[in-house]
Amino acid sequence: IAAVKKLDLVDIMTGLAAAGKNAKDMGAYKFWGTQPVKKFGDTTTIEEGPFKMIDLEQVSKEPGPMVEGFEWVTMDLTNSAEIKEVYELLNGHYVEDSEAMFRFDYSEPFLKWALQSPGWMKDWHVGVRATTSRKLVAFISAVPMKLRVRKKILHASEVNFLCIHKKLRSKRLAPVLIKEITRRCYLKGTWQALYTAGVVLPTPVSTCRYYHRSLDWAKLHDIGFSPLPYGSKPQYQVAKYKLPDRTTTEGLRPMETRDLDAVTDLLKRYLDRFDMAPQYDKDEISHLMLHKGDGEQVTWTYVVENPNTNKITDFFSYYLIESTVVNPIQHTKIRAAYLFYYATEAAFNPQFPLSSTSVKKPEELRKRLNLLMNDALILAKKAKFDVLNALTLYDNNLFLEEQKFGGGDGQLHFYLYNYNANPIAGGVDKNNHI
Ligand code: MYA
Repeated sequence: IAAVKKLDLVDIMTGLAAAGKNAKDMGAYKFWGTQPVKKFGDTTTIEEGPFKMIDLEQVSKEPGPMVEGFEWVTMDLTNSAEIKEVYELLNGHYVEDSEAMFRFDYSEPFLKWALQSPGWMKDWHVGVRATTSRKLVAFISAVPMKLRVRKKILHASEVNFLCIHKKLRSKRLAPVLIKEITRRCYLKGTWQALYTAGVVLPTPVSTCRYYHRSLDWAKLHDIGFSPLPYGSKPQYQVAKYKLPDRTTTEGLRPMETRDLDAVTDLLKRYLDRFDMAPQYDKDEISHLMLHKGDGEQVTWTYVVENPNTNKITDFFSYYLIESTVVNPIQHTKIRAAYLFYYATEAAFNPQFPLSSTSVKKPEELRKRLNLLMNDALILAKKAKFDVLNALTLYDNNLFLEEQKFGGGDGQLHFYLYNYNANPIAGGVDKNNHI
């Protein structure tokens, strides 16, 4: 019984249970069944590593055939006209919720930021244009990343923004785009990729649930995002989510360039506690965390500087993605903050050694994170966000409930391409705390 229970738990944490319910049989994944990814139901613990070794000589130097009337292009995202084309494609056709009420509206500055991270390659910004009209009808992208899976460091790519115009859906174009980005990654000697999706594919390495913390409940209710709970009244909901005007953490201030070494070091040590995490150097942290003041702000980062020692003891960050309200009555956009990276010295508090094997609740860490996240909410509210979204990863389970986040319908599945890994539970660290 214990063995069955354990398996169930692993299934739930990794999306295999969701796969069982929502996904097609493996045989029905006509494309994914041919790819170097884990098959559903493959639950034996394996030695982790690539599914196959790639021989660069065998990798085609030319793109695969494109559907007649369309052609491959490499987008130049340093050109504002081309960024705008990608923006417009995504704005009209990118990810919607299951009821098609909201659609992501990634801004042009966001796309520049996400797609031109350190080491980015123009070749990995792939478009499809209609040959005659030159209209951009599909897109897929990758950026390089160093990903640690347990003890191994993968020089991988992160694939994102796969999008096909609504009129060209269900024509098997997605596999063609995925094969093309794979070819272009292989040509640069990149043999693995990380990608996330709301849909179930073979097979998530980890699965997280989305949580939402209302900052403007009345607006979220008006647009149909937040229902009125049974027995409640709008004014109770507004009161429930009210926040103080001032932050409380002593030494909290916006991050500056002079904090880069400290933040890079703190985040590295913090992420080392988890089985899967990116590895960022100082340049990457600078890009990800600091708003450079050229155009609309997409990323917000705050540090805590101990007033006595001047040491940076904590930081947190979030970024902005708006969503379009598909059938607007009053409001046309949701302004959502997404909790990004954070770290705190409280994770290393010697009183609660995380290296210990006992399943003891790290109270100091819980307290510290709640203090920080309450301040994050206050600052996000001041910056006119409507909601703060977070996933059940890292230490988030230590504060989601206390900070009045509510569980959403959405899940985010994490996938690895050409890397066979054992499941990684979302929301716990490798010592199984929480
Ligand atoms: S996730 C965001 C994806 N984008 C959207 O959801 C935007 C709105 N939707 C669309 O634009 C289309 O519906 C898309 C599918 C493009 C999603 N990831 O052409 P089709 C499989 C992977 O007839 P369409 C993100 O950006 C599906 O199971 N595969 O379908 C990360 C079926 O295969 P199979 C997906 O609806 C992307 C096949 O496609 C996804 O017209 C990571 C059907 O093709 C999905 N989200 O187009 C990509 N959705 O028969 C993988 C459906 O097997 C990267 N499918 O069931 C892999 C790493 C590559 C680099 C490797 C380097 C080493």
